[in-house]
Amino acid sequence: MKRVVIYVALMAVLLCLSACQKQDAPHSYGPIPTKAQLEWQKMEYYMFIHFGPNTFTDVEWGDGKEDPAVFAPTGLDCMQWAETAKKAGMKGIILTAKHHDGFCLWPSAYSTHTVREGGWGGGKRDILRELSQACKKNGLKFGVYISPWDQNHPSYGTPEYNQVFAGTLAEVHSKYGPIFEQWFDGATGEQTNYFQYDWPLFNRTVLQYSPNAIIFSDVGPGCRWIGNEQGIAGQTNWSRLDIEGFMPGSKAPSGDTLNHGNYNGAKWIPAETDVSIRPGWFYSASTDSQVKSVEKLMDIWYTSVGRNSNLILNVPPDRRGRIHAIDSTRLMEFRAARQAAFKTNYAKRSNCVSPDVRGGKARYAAANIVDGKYNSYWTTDDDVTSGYFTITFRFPRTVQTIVLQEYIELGQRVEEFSVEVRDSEEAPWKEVARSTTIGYKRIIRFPATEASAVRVNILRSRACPIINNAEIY
Ligand code: FUL
Repeated sequence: MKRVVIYVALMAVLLCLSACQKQDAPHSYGPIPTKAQLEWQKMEYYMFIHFGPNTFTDVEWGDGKEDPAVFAPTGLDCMQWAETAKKAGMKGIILTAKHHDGFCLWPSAYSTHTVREGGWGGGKRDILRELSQACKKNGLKFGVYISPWDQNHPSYGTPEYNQVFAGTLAEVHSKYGPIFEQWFDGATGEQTNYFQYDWPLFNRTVLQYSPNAIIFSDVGPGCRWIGNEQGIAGQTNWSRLDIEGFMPGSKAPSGDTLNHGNYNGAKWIPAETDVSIRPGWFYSASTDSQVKSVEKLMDIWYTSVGRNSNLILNVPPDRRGRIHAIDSTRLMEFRAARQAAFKTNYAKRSNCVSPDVRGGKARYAAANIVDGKYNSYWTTDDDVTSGYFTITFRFPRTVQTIVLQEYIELGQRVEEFSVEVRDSEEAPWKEVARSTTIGYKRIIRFPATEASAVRVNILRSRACPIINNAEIY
């Protein structure tokens, strides 16, 4: 009996403690990510694969009239794609299951323009099956690009096509899941002048079979296009967007809006930056000498992942159905360059302090910023919307990069910040970087400089700032 009483009392104390802690944590500010969006954001980097008849006809946009027999890879190997993505440090692969020519890389019941009709592999192969399995084996997530614009389907341009397309989506999402992302591009044919896609139906269908899928389009709802195909997110990049009255394609918000998000956007719709490792989206032998350099890819890393956006890098397989050695070698060099740039984090477990700590509690102390844990953070009292923290190294270091993260579970807050360094306690602080938003992740490079301490000033925040990570290289 006595034991039970003690146990109950102990539980009551614990419950009260956790309730008190919850109570004093900041309330969320503005729209916040769903669990699925948060998981997706943490992926950061994945592969795009454009592959189909265009690979064999050497065009970017097929017209749907191509003979399906042109699609004839001589050594298709989805395991090679997945292993390459994995070794490149990517977390998933999104494949053009159907591009604008309407050709399906799986034997769809909704089309007569597919791998089945072409006769390749005896009409028996199914690339969605092969790739989804290869992804699973390599611990990668699998996603699909399925173009609503279809230049082959006889019902395209009539309201009936909406049902066909919803059927296509249901087929893919029920057979090849789990699918982490559904990619809807904005390109449309002339016919859309008198025919409207039923986007609510398409989105509903995807989510019915893949409730955790992130739906990409110009207006989300899962994530949004960054507004260009050069790999450049806005310096200022809010994960918020107003979508009322907008649609993917010609009725999308402007490229500039997509690039920066909306300051007061009603929905949490974070950015995804899509860019190809080659000039085109599809493989062409004519671009073998134009695969992006490591320097270019590094720049893209800083202007995408480093600007609060995920990066989807297109690596198009060749006519064998394999990633060309030039591209895979470049991917490995790119990975090595990132490993070198982010090798030793001088902030890790350095002394990190702030004069502004919420309620003066250790639970919100600046030390949380450098503890390597995602869920612990530094924050201030509710009425404090600026402040700073200082990271002091054990020894002076040459530094040139800072990584900052906001705890976006509670919303995106920071509007302006600066970074200062000094090389001794007596020396004056010297500003090395100043910028606007942080969001999930912000990476800034600055000229290499000697520092014994780094100070991050949150100059303006829309509510008390919540920073869960800082890294310095
Ligand atoms: C665009 C398409 O028109 C291109 O062919 C490519 O697929 C790109 C990723 O999206 O909307």
